[in-house]
Amino acid sequence: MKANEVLDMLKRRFPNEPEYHQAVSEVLGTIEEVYNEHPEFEKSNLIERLCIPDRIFSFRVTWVDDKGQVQTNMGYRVQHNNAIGPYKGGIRFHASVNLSILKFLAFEQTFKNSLTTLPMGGAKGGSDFSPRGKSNAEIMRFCQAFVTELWRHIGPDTDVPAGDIGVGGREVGYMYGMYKKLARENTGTFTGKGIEFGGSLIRPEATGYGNVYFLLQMLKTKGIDIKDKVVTVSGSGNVAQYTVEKLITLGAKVVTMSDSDGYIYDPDGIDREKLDYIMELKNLYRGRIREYAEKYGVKYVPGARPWGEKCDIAMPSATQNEINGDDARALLANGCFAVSEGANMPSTPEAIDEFLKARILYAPGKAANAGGVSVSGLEMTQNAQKLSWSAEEVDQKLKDIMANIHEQCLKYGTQEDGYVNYVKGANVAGFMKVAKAMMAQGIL
Ligand code: NDP
Ligand code: 2IT
Repeated sequence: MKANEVLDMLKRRFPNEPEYHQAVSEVLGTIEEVYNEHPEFEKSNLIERLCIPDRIFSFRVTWVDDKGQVQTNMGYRVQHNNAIGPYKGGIRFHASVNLSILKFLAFEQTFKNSLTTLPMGGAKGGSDFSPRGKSNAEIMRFCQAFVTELWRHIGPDTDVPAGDIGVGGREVGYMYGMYKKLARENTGTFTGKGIEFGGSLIRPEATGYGNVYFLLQMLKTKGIDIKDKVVTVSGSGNVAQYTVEKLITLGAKVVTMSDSDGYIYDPDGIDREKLDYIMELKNLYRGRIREYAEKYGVKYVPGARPWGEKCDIAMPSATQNEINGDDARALLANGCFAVSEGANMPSTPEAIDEFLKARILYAPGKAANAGGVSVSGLEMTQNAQKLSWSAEEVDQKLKDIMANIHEQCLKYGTQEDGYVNYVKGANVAGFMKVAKAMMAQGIL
């Protein structure tokens, strides 16, 4: 089947999965050239095999809430591709979770993991369980119920889950605890664990730090210094917090953060002390970003995203499709010259077109946010060796990996006129490695 026919086939076979179609469409739109250079790919129907997940587990999760009521949610694990290593990817707990979203995420993860230089296949899982407003005890019971089903499908050399939206250190701890009880082994089948029980230093920071390291690489190609640049960040969870932390240490000025209710705009910039407040607010009290505006007397805009605020650099770090065409045009009109994606697929296809048309520095999530899963890969290595590395060691490896990913983007994405199309670069580099591995392993 030809690359352009595959998308039609997916739409026919899997209707009502728009996010999945969107992610596949973006990749297929950029790999056509290399695909056509390899007739053996088409002969073995490679694209179709690469776009459809290897397998999907779906299950009911039953748990009891604090009022004694029995609740059910859906749980899933999408094992997309393991051509280059064990399935690897996060778990998302959010009311919006469905198979379209998890299939897009698992598909993206396959290419992202390929870019990291580490041997990891792609997967994603999760549940439509919403952690919002749940007590700690409810979270624990839900995690235990979820893993009671999931544990049979995962293992240190099979499939290694981690965190994503709604799943951080606390949830990974509860899931790993239950996993160990059922599997009776201590081999680290989860990453993002606490450092006392096999977690890696720098894993919590890795996605945000890694995104800033990637941004620095992009800025270097233009001789631009990050110092004093105005940055808008969305989200206020794991990725956003450590993006802001690294930006602050480098002297950039972060003026926005958000959550699903709205965003805050702080014209003086979020400094270390204010970020500490946000971390406590979000990670300990599980509060709303609005409370920042109340505490520091700054603007809060309910029900909106921060892309209308003037900035040099935008770092979307909340969720998919959070920058649409209008948002992209607003960013560009305000002089934004770089967008580096902490979230997965935060820009719609129309927004991406705008960025590429304007020839700004635009890093897609599968390149820019790969630091998280990279340090997850390093956590797997440490677990296998039964030892742990220092923060400096892990941070240096993270920097090296992000620089390597940037190099791969330059290699495959530099156009004849010199503009670097990071979307094409990341997709082609990620694709070629998986494609070659699949070809070498036969028709499966
Ligand atoms: P968190 O749950 O820690 O934080 C998510 C943040 O985004 C919260 O502020 C949340 O607000 C907001 N948010 C979530 N969903 C929506 C929505 N539908 N609309 C508006 N705001 C929303 O998740 P992470 O920081 O881990 O993940 C953020 C993004 O980064 C995701 O796209 C994820 O896939 C991606 N990512 C995460 C990695 C990781 O290692 N954790 C690695 C690579 C990418 P609220 O609190 O109101 O829900
Ligand atoms: O989207 C992602 O890369 C993640 N949520 C992290 C996955 C992982 O296995 O660390």
